[in-house]
Amino acid sequence: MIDTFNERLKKVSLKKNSKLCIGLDIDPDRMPNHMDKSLQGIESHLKEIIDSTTEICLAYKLNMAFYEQFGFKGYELMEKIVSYIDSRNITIADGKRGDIGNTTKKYAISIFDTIGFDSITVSPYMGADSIVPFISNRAKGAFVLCLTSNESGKDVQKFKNDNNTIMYEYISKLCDKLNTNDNIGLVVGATNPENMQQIRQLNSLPWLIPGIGAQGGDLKQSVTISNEKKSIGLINVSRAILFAGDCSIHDIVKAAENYNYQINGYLK
Ligand code: NUP
Repeated sequence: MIDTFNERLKKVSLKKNSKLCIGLDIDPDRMPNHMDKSLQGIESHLKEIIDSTTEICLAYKLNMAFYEQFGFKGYELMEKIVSYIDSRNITIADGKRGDIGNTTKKYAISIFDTIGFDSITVSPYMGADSIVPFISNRAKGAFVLCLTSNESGKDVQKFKNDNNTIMYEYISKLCDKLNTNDNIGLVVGATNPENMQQIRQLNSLPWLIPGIGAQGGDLKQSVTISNEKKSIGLINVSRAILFAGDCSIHDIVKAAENYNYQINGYLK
């Protein structure tokens, strides 16, 4: 039988000896002037990055906003990049989708079948309807926002009900209950090291961990806690790799190797 998404995550991680997820958040404003900032130039640059880092990382995460800012041409670029990665690495659509069930089904078709991503980030605010259509195919995964890396995330995610249950705890438990196809993960930001142990104790769902590098998250705690209970934590780094040094492939590869080395060092 075909692997579940969470089984595939572990297999690809073992094969590549990596828990690094490179965020391909393209941004011409951050590219030095000598680089070709046209969409064609960006496409060639991204393809070169992928060819040079495919063995260093486990996954690539494309935040859809960075592609959608260019309209249909950006959307086309995103589709091309996903098919270029092919099945060499796990692909994550960072779109934070979620709607009534009928609409979420269409998002699932768009993200998984039409574009071909392996997984998606999901906003659980509309409840199970916003998650379930993304997990009906066991080979495709959903990373549900649990405790995000941004400061204002706490306005909602640290809300406590009358029984003193915190919202992020509740979301984690809900996801564990829904995880009958072994294809749900949680988004847990690296800027929340003080809450990680508590979340990890609740279950062994995989984590996608953004917030390392530009947002100043805690790499050591993120790596060690997320990988407890035989689970897996994907460490996402976007700006600190994509715009490392002078944005040359050399500097980008060096940064990716360095993160991978540090992550693996914490796991020894
Ligand atoms: O909690 C989250 N924090 C976060 O930064 C959930 C996310 N999906 N992200 C995304 O991860 C963010 O939108 C961006 O695409 C990436 C982090 O980028 P960087 O800070 O490594 O450049």
